[in-house]
Amino acid sequence: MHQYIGGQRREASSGETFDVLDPSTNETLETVTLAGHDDVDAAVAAASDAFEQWSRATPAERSTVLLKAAQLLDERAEELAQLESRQAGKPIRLAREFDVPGTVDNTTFFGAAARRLDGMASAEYSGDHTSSIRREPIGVVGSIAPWNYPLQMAAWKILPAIAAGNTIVLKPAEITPLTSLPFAEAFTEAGAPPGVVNVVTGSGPVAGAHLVGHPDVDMTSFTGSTAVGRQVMATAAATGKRVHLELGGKAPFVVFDDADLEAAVHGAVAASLINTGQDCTAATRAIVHRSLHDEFVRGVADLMAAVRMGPTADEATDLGPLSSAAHQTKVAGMVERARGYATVVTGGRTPDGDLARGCYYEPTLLTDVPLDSEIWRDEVFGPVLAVVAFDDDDEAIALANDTPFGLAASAWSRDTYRTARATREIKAGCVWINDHIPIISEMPHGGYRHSGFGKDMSAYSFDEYTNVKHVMHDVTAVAH
Ligand code: TXE
Repeated sequence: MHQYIGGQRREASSGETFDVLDPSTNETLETVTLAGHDDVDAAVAAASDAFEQWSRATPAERSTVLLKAAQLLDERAEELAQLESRQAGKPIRLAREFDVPGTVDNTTFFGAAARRLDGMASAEYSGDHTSSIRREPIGVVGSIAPWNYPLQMAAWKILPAIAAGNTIVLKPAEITPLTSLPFAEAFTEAGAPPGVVNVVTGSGPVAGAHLVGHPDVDMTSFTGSTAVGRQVMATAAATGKRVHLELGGKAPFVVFDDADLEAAVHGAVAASLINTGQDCTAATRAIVHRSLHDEFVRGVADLMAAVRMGPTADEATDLGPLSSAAHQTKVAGMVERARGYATVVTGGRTPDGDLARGCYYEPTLLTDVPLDSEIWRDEVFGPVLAVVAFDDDDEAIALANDTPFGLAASAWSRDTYRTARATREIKAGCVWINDHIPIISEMPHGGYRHSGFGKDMSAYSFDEYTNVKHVMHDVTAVAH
């Protein structure tokens, strides 16, 4: 499969390729073009050329393209779901019911939002002047996406950028480039000029780093690890461009003593195992009132043991493999080290039998976890939940905030004063009450502190992808 530059599928200028594996078997799924610096240069040139025309298109014209693309994607939903399921190791049901419809919905949302790029209509502050605000596209956006939700991440990066009149070069993660290519093509097919959306399929350190440092790229949007996010920010600073970062998370899941325990148990299992735990908002730190701790642990362990881990193509599968062998090694290593200081209540192994060929890892629950331990503090990004008990509300909030991350959190309680306090005091970009995980196109997604800054999705994302220009007219000028 070739990269997509200037409206065409193109080989790498070097002719090099790499293999994309199916993580449920570790067999080759597809051979893909390996982009180098020349390819990134060509994609940036195509995006620069397309900017003039696309930035001058009316909001209605851009909206028409996005809405048509949404229709094309919807017609190809099954094909996209199959490809996404295989490259990312997602149970087919998840790809069909979440990833693909979420992407189509996001495309439809930004199709509509493209017509609502509001600024301030007009205002008079000085007495002699009328002011107005223009929202202008920034230029060429260079975006880097991760491998956990390849299609949705391509959507989150591409849609607000082009809805606001920018053009884009996307570099998907090297292990999951397959769905971003047909996604990008849908916009050209729907009427966008060639070069508005480009996809270079290459490695992070070569194609990704070159894209971020490129002098003709005006903005970088990155979703990935905190470590690489810092490098991206340094490069963006050195080249004077705007940057938007969505990094890791370590979401707390706080269960107060008046919570609906059954709902909290189900919520904790669903929210810690979503996408095999490879979700930056996944529940990872359960902070549970001591009076409920043992029952909570028993309930979660029972439900985790009943989860159906299996082949991704099987409709009955709840839990697929991790995204790569390297990632499986990382997750297994963190749990192995935790055995030395915590209790593994259930899971903690790679399965035997047929599944041993793939990158599977059992749903894992840990208790007796020290607060300064690696498993409590660092992002695991696997199907692993750790539990800690608390005695009073102050302690619960302090534990929730005792992390450098701040992407998402949830609080479980029937008491509205308690939930209001949690909403106000937990430092995270999203706080769910009596739920954990749902996202919607209309609402922003983005973190505090080491989880990054700036928003994906919703009309708030236009703040990242536009410049605000103040226009001031001297209304007395005619009289001078
Ligand atoms: O991420 P990387 P990795 C976390 C999660 C995971 C860990 C490591 O904890 O275990 O990060 O994952 C591109 N210049 N998250 O190593 O390397 C890379 O090609 C420019 C959380 O895979 O950050 C890919 O496209 N780009 C996260 C993207 O960065 C570079 C989702 C992410 O890869 C680059 C993913 C460079 N020098 C991992 N080096 C989330 N927030 O959801 C790599 N890349």
